[in-house]
Amino acid sequence: LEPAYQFMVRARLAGGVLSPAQWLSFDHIARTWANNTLRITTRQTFQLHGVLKRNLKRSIAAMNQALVSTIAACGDVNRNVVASANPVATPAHRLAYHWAEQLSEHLKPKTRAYHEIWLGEQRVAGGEEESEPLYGPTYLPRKFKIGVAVPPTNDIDVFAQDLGFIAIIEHGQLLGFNVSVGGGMGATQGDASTYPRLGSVLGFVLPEQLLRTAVGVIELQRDLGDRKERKHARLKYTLDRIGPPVFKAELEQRLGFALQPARAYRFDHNGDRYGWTEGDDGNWHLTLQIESGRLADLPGQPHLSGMRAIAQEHQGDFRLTCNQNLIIANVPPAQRARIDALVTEYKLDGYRRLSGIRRHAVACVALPTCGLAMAESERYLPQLLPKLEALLDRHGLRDEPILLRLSGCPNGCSRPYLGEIALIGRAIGRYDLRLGADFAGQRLNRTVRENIDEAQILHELDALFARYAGERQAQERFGDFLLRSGLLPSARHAVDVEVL
Ligand code: SRM
Ligand code: SF4
Repeated sequence: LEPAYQFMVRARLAGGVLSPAQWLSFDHIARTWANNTLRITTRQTFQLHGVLKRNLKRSIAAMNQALVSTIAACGDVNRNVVASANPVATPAHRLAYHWAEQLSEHLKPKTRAYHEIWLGEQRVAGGEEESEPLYGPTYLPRKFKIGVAVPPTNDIDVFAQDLGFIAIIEHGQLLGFNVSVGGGMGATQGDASTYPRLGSVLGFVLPEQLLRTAVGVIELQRDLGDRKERKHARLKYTLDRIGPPVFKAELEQRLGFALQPARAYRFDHNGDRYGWTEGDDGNWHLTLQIESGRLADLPGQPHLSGMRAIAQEHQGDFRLTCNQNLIIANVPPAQRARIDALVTEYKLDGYRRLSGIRRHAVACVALPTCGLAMAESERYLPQLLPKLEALLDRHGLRDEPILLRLSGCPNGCSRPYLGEIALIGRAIGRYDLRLGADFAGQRLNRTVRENIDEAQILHELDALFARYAGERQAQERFGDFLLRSGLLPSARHAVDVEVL
């Protein structure tokens, strides 16, 4: 008798967009073959947990029937392409999403093996090498991640991507994209040769040069990336090994054109804007907060059922965000009241009552499903938040927006190195405390205390909140205050975005 092996299944959803019909398929799969939950990830897609081995094939087939794939959601290829989910839909935003979709399709592995294994397609003649023009027979040295951001919102954390495109929009027109390379969060505990890094902005390309640029960067990483030491196989290490100027020259030679100088851009935050916003076409978009992205039916919180009820009536689409939240998008004005009624009925209206820190809290999955977790994260967040809120209350800071990121290990799936406050798991109940990122995903934080427990974490933060409340300048964010006040240790690696 075979043990009841269970799996995690991750979908590929470029830009995090899905239709109500697709939502209902995910909901069905979650309730039929997974653990009755849907998990919105920090890369704008769904994960399903607890899928038994015997149900794996039908879960994946059901997704494909709903025109969603799981291909390249994992592995040493280009992963799910993320795009700004900003609901203030203008023509330029729609174009940015269009390019995210194009990137996703263009860079998808061409292999039919996926279809043969999971969808029962007949095997056809022809080697993988022939059919894989970009990735070749050995694929990439490591995973590869791309994101498209639309300033002033950096909700995708563009500088944490291996390859980030920053849309440059003037007078509503998309002129092109600044190109950032070499972002990445993952580090290995106790190995100083691994580190989080923010992308370096190499220059600017026109929209029609976008796909070629992405292919060029991927080819470069495919050919120059470290294939001996997997810990150093991400693009960020290739970039640091050869240096950004050499990387840029090599890239331009492969592309056959020069990158233009980077254009000016400004990000003002990397969070989501909760509540209703109106798009330029008169439709409305409602952003809901979903704690750690987990949609489940819990006592007094029937969120999974609520979203099913909404998907049964909604005529627009849904957008998942990189902060693990969700947008009920493109709601015609006449439907707003009905959506609001369902949101209230199913207790999805928590976004109306959030403290500043709760609005900006992200936690990775960690225990019990993640095999790499050293400490709790998603399950710890609901315990930690009220304790932090109590401290913030004491210092009159309840509504102050503060970015909190929790990860169960240094791999950094919640992009914790970009948290104004971050906890990174070291062991059960123990975390490294990192502080001092900015509010827009453009400065890394630093380790302030290592391997401390909750009492020590709260003690440290209490003292810093007191100083922040008493000494901050007008509009000064917590991370910026810590930096200005000299309360942070010096950084071991560069912490700011570099523009060439
Ligand atoms: Fe991640 C591995 C969950 C976004 C860096 N990540 C894992 C695995 C698959 C554990 C494993 O390999 O056995 C986790 C599955 C846990 C579970 O039980 O579901 C996992 N990562 C996640 C998700 C679900 C976190 C979340 O709470 O939302 C995110 C799924 C993204 C997606 O939809 O594709 C997720 N992971 C990220 C991000 C954030 C991002 O991409 O913007 C990062 C940091 C960015 C980066 O890649 O540098 C990230 N995950 C890692 C790493 C470290 C990679 C590195 O280069 O060091 C690992 C470990 C590995 O690859 O060996 C990892
Ligand atoms: Fe697992 Fe670590 Fe990623 Fe959290 S950060 S999901 S613990 S690999």
